[in-house]
Amino acid sequence: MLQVVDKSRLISHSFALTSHTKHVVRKLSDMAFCFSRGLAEDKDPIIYEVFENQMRDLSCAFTRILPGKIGGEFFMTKGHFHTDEDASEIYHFLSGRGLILIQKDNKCKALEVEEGQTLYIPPLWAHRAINIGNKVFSFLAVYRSNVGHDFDISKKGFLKIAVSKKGKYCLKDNKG
Ligand code: PAN
Ligand code: ZN
Repeated sequence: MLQVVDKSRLISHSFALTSHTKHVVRKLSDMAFCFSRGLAEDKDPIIYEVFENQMRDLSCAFTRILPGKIGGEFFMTKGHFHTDEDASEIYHFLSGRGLILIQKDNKCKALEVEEGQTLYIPPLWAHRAINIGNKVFSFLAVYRSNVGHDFDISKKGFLKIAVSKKGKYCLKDNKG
């Protein structure tokens, strides 16, 4: 009998549990410097995790960002540039609501995304994913295996931060 299953569960279970070659768990203590407000936290929550499957020339990674905030700022990924200047990437969103920040030179753009949408990230644009909802925000990324990840921008910070305001999100300049 044909069984109807929730699409995001199917992908996340099969991908995360059977196919990954690398599993990264990022806790607050791994990336406290990414959040602009001080840490009054005595807990060390998981912010996000990534299951990566590195294949010959292409890789895909399943990211799930938990819902939550640190000092009003939404949980997010560290964010990075690809070191290969020709390397673009595709994100396909599987669950929840998110914001993708992309940044190049002095330009920082925020793209609101949700389940079912697909985004092309052009070469030379740094990218960070932010969970602005109250469920897990998850997506599948596809990129060339040799893109290279440069996380320097996560230390300097993106030009904008996403903070919670009256139950929604608002973008503010990152004053560092
Ligand atoms: C994604 C990201 C993943 C985690 O697979 O690597 O969402 O984000 P950080 O790498 O910034 O911690 C991707 O963009 N790969 O290229
Ligand atoms: Zn990337």
